[in-house]
Amino acid sequence: MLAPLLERFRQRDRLALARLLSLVARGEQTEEILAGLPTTAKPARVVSITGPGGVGKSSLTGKLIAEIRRHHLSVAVLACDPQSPLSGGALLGDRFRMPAHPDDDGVFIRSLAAAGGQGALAAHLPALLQLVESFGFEVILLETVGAGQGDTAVRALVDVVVLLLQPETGDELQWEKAGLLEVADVIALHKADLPGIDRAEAQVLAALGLSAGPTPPVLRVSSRTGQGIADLWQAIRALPLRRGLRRDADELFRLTREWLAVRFAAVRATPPCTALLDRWRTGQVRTEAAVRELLRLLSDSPLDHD
Ligand SMILES: Nc1nc2c(ncn2[C@@H]2O[C@H](COP(=O)(O)OP(=O)(O)O)[C@@H](O)[C@H]2O)c(=O)[nH]1
Ligand SMILES: [Mg+2]
Repeated sequence: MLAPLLERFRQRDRLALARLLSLVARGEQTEEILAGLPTTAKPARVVSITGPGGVGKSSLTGKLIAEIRRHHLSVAVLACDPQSPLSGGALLGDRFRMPAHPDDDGVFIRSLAAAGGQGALAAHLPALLQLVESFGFEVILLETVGAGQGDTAVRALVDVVVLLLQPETGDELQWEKAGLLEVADVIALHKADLPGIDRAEAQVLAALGLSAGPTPPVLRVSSRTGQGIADLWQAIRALPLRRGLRRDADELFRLTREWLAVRFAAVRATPPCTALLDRWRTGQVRTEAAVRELLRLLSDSPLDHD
């Protein structure tokens, strides 16, 4: 049942990708699906577009698609916005905001909703991203509603978090209260065509000035006029691929552990090592000093099993 679908996926059949995404979003056969995916040749740049409802995430995502295509990169969009579920009437609105590009092989757009709501969908997000990445898209845009510090979970899954803020009508800075600024790698002051933009920018810069550590770039952007869209993509591209870096670090730790295990097996029966173990067992050498000496013995042992 799954095998033909996975085969079509490997043939880059977009319908198969859509079907598999639906299965994974429902938590069905996830493990079998992931096991059947081809290995990813090149990691995608995964960008989350987040912010409060109505800030213009879908509109901006639509503009970013066009900008990314201008740079000849393929792009997939996963819209995890409860206000634009597949079955909901809001989808037509999103289709309008996010042109569907039916004739362009380099664009794939999918709205996702899970039976268990957004929480359930978040749990399936790693597998959903893996599916899209494995299909070979170069950029993945993830539209999610910013719900505050809870977004840290999403942050770990993506390379870049773009936070959208807009001129506020009242004095209440909802985004500040929700701790949204903390998750941002880039801040897009959206709807920059609106009159309140100067005040909004001053508020954001003031809030950032109070926070410790490096502050993210703040850009004025308007999906309505196109202002700042190209700059926003440049800012996104300039950031390192965080997931890639983490993967490398994990890989290095794994290799080091394996290396140490092999070395230890080779070294433990040698005279310097047995002497050290004896001195430690009888309390002649403290544990920390013994560990250091053991590490030295391990690193001095010949590199003959590489
Ligand atoms: N003035 C202005 N309105 C915008 C802009 N982008 C989107 N909107 C409007 O903001 C509303 C919400 O947009 P939408 O993309 O659905 O927001 P989302 O809920 O964050 O996905 C819609 O009525 C859009 O027409 C913009 O750049 N300027
Ligand atoms: Mg939306």
